[in-house]
Amino acid sequence: MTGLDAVRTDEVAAARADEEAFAIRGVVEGFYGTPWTHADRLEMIRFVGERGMNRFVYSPKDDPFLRRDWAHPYGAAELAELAELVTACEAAGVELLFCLSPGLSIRYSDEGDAARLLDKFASVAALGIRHFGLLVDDVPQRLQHDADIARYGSIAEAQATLANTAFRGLRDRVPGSSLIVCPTQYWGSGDEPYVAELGRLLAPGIGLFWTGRAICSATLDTADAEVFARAAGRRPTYWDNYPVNDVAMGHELHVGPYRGRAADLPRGAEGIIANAMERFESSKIAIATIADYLRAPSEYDPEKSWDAALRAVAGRDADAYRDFADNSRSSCLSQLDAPEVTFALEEHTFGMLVGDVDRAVRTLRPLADRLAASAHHLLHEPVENQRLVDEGRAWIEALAVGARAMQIIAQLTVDGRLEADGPGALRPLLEDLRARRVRIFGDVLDMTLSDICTYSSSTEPHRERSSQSRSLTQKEQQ
Ligand code: LOG
Repeated sequence: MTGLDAVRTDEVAAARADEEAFAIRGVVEGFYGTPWTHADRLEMIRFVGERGMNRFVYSPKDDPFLRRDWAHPYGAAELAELAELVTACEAAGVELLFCLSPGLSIRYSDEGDAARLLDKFASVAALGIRHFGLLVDDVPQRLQHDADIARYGSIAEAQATLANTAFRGLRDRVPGSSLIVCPTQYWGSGDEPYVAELGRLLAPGIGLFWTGRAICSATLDTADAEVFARAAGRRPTYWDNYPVNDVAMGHELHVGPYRGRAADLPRGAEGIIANAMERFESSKIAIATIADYLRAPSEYDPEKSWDAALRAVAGRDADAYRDFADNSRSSCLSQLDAPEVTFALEEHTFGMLVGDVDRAVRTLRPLADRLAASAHHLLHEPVENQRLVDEGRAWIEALAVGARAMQIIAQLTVDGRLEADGPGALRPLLEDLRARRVRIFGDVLDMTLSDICTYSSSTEPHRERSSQSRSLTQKEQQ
């Protein structure tokens, strides 16, 4: 290939990537929990800009100025910080999308409330913000105020009226502005009556967020996006709830790669905004992979992208952190929660059942030693990204306990003492792991430890309690 050919190939690849990429590619600070700091936001804007994303959506659920006290005007200090975010966005090639979530208390029928909403938007538009969001997710699904019930036939009508008023008001005051709405029903099949009514009543230029089939969707595909687009009269902008781990997901740390999003999704959707975790450094791993997918979906390779992301975020400790993260893949996206440990424990069980001790430990033993060493390194030695490790400390400590348990399984197996000594040695570790209330190793280690403790403790007089204990008994008799 000549130099010129190489350049052409690059150009073709770049052009194809452009053609297939999403128009809207970004991150939302949209979790429940302690909002990021101002410094975090500045850094995240740089981080996503460097990776080709073009939106930073500002809507932490627990910032009172955005939700609980949505009508409360900003003071000078808050406006100064927002102005800095705008400047950082300009430098990074990112647009700031500013959202308000008035739905907990707003009177949809009250012109005063609509005016307060618009005034608050206008107060930040004066800083150069052009993109706005009206979020009515996680608010009462029925009209609450008597005046609203008297005025509107449905909550969709009330919300569409408010959004249209805000949209027109913004267009008058802020040239080139955009508005996107997050509906109250924001997930499902996409053709729900509420979605259809909202879509019919909303002015055509207003965007709509949608999280897919579920709040945290395992997959996003073009056929579903088209169902939504037909019902709502506009293509969805996905509010993708990954890597967020708030509320009931708090026991999972979402540091695995992005997956399950169709290569041809740009045909069906305006874009994707990924909801991040409160844990800031840890979020960057998934976000880096999401940026890769969004840039060129058909070329996206989750594991390759993940390796690069781990190197970018964990630096020289990437290998040790990978050992941890590989066992912390549990999420709505994961297929295998802890692939390497799963294969090793499957092989161990098989080896035990066929009476092949070498086979039972050949993968497990070195893996357990490696995981123990990686956990030790992360917990007790200097690391490049200390904040990353601190955020994951509870999970990494559980990794250390699990690795220890696997080392004991391997040693007792070699010594031929797993059945006799396994329960006494391993039950405390199983209980310790469970008491930590963090999800690591998926189910597989818990299942293996439970099995060892159950079949061994039932030695007399109920040996036949589990199939595994039966097989071991047979093996012993040989
Ligand atoms: C919230 C979001 C939260 C996420 C995950 C949307 C549109 N809204 O169920 O702020 O972080 O789920 O818990 C949500 O997803 N509601």
